[in-house]
Amino acid sequence: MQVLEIKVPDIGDFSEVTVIELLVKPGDHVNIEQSLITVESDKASMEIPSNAAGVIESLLIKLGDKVSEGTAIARIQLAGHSEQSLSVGERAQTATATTAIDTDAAAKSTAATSPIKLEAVSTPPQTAMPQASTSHQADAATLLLDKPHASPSVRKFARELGVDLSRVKGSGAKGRITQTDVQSYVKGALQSSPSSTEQNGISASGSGAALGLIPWPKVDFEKFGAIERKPLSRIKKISGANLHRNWVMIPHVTQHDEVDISDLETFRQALNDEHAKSGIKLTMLAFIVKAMVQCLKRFPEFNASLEGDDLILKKYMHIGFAADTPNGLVVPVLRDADKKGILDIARESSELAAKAREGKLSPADMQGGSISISSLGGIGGSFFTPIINAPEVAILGVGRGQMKPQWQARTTSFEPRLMLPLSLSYDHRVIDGAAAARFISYLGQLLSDFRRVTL
Ligand code: CAO
Repeated sequence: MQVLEIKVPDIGDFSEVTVIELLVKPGDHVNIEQSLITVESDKASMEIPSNAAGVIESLLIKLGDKVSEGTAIARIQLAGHSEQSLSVGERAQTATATTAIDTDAAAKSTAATSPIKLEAVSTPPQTAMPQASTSHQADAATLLLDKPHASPSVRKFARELGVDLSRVKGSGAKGRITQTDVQSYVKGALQSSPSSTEQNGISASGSGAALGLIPWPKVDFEKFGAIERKPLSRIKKISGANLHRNWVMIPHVTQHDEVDISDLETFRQALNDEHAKSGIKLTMLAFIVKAMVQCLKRFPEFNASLEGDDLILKKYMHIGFAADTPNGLVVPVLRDADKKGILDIARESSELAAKAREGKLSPADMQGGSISISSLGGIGGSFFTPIINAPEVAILGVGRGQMKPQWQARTTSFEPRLMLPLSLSYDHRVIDGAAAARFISYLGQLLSDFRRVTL
């Protein structure tokens, strides 16, 4: 029986690469192009295949050894020293001898001509190279150098379980993902609610695994007392998933301020008295919408959306407002607020709020907003941190107006004034803190002296 020594072929620029995996052992039967070992440099891992079929007689290297082109890997007893196996082996060796010299080129030419499986150290499972590589796959390998770090056998294991390695946290050296990491990930996913549908890693309940977090606590609540299980409403599920995405994806900052609306409240009550018969009721919301329009005119970056590296600046002024309904939160949008007077804004917003409570809003009623207002003033509370309604870049939270002592320079005394708490959350990728402070100060000036809206 003929014995052949298998050597590391031309592996491009790589030399002194570490053996990180032995994929065969003495006595194993191997086929041509079956991987024998995995080696790893700081840039890529490669499986070195056999260029002959037969039985491994002995391994000539061990884990951790450094190998280069020409290092003997194993002795193999050739199975039926056939013309075909030798010629394939010879052809493979000839081909590998022509492989290129840098990682990129090595990947491309290797894929095209040699049986070496070259993978970026971090290639995720779905792009792990099959035996018959194509140049397209080799390109993918070279492009994926900063993805998860795992050995081919762990990638194979993950692939078999359908696990996306980019979601698994590696506990090995330099963050390398081990088989145990994959097993723990699967365990965590199974422990989370089976009904939670992940949407790009985010779901209404969410396993947390997608964000690299520990799983959601699983508690047997009945152990502590009586409970009732109530499914989330459709609106809650939809708005929950949206709020979760917005909270996670947008770097929020919330700027608070308190503004004196005493004079505006007097004006509002006078207008309400005047229009008592018309059936239109003016609440603070209509005045805030009107003042917001002025603010958007002065600070156009608040009437914008991020699209990749571009900021879309909107020339229209459609103002959304959160409405509390028996089924959950919805945000109808009041169109062209800049073209409407206070009374029209009040009438339309109360119509939209009624439609929202009856569950009759159409998707079109809730689209195309410039900025949103979340007014909890009718209910109570002061400052809070509203979540931006993507793809908008800011939202104004309004609390309940409260009488408070305010220092008056004019009379050099404290006077009781009606103070309105405002909370402006903004997307810090688009809006700087200084711009937000200017926006809320200007809004405060308008609400304190509503005549300024006409300027
Ligand atoms: N300070 C003090 N009183 C206020 C106020 C404020 N900031 N805002 C409203 N009020 C008063 C109103 O004047 C009205 O008083 P009267 O009954 O004496 O006339 C009362 O509170 C109820 O107002 P309203 O809530 O019916 O009307 P509105 O125009 O202020 O708000 C709407 C309409 C649809 C925004 C509101 O009904 C609503 O649903 N708010 C909840 C929004 C929400 O859930 N936000 C949270 C989103 S998640 O972050």
